[in-house]
Amino acid sequence: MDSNLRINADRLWNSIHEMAEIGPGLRGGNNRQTLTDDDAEGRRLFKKWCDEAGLSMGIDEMGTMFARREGTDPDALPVYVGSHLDTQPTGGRYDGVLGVLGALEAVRSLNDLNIKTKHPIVVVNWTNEEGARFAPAMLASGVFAGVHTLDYAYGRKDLEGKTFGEELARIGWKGDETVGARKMHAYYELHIEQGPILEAENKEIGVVTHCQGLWWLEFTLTGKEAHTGSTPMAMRVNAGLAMARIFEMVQKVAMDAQPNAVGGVGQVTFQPNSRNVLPGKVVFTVDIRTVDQEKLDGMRARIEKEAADICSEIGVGCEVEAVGHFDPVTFTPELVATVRKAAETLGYAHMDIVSGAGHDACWAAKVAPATMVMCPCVDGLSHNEDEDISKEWAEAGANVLFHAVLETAEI
Ligand code: HGY
Ligand code: MN
Ligand code: MN
Ligand code: MN
Repeated sequence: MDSNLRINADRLWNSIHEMAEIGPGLRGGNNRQTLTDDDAEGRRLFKKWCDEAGLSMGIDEMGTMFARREGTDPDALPVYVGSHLDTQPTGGRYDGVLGVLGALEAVRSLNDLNIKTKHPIVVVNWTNEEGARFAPAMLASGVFAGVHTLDYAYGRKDLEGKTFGEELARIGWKGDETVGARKMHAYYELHIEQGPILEAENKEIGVVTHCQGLWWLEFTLTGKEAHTGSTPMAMRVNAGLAMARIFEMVQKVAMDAQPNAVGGVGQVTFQPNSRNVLPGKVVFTVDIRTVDQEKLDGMRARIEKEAADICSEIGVGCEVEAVGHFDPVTFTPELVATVRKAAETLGYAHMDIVSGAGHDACWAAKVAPATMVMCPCVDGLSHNEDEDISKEWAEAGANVLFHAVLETAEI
């Protein structure tokens, strides 16, 4: 591949920051949560850009957007390239967006260079990758890969009790394409690392070989609502205390599983959530991850057992439901080698890396050859409005993605 073939970094950078104006956060990042009006507006902008690039848009029953550039062989399966435009409530400008707009930039550059590929190329915006509003994460790509049913997905509820299906219809992005009907020749995803390794190692490119597996365990603890002032300590059935001890235990399980394992909690709800009422119900989701399959399932088993012990000691009811899961992922070695070769051709410092975060590529890998390209992010920070990358890192990632896609789509 000619190392002079490059994307237009200014156009990519400008598109990223134009998208960031939609669903702005309070501190310069983004709050463009899935199936909100902001998400709908971001979709409209993405579709406008795809129309301008001459792509034909298909939308499936989960609202995932597929923008197709024709190849010279209409019978050849397309190379899919994408990520997600939805963000966390206090998200950054680049998580997901770099991947969707990096894929669009590859197509825009092919148009500029008047290059035709044998395989068609399809740019993808997956619905609800984040799982922040509607658990689990990677919901639409999970339905696409046959891991979840459409009914399951449509029935998922946010904290206000609204369902995914209602909200998708409300914003007007429910497509009629059968989810998962599309067959992929290959799938690539460009994403920021969301961790500190590439920056610390002074590498511009992460050649992603694997992704950590994950369990999201939703605990519902049932205590007894009572007055925080007049209820003697011995009479309390304190679900909040049980929660605190479980959090401490999860931390210990994760530390005992070092190296390369994580565990924590990001979301808790207290009912009735009143300052002077002991909680009758506490609901929270434990997020554990590691690339080692045995360790992952061992951590889950230990957490569920020790949580049950903590709750019975305090006299609190304990129910747990797995609301998210995928096994550790090994990406397709041939595609991983293509990414590594692209980084070498382009002269970027690179290293093999395991993805800490989950991505739509994890489910795409169940149904097609798939892999990822990563670029560093400042201080490894993500899922925080201060998430930041350099334009040079965005350019490096998009150039490597461009070359890998060209190689696989065959020019
Ligand atoms: O949770 C994840 O790893 C992804 O950011 N949704
Ligand atoms: Mn992401
Ligand atoms: Mn994310
Ligand atoms: Mn499993």
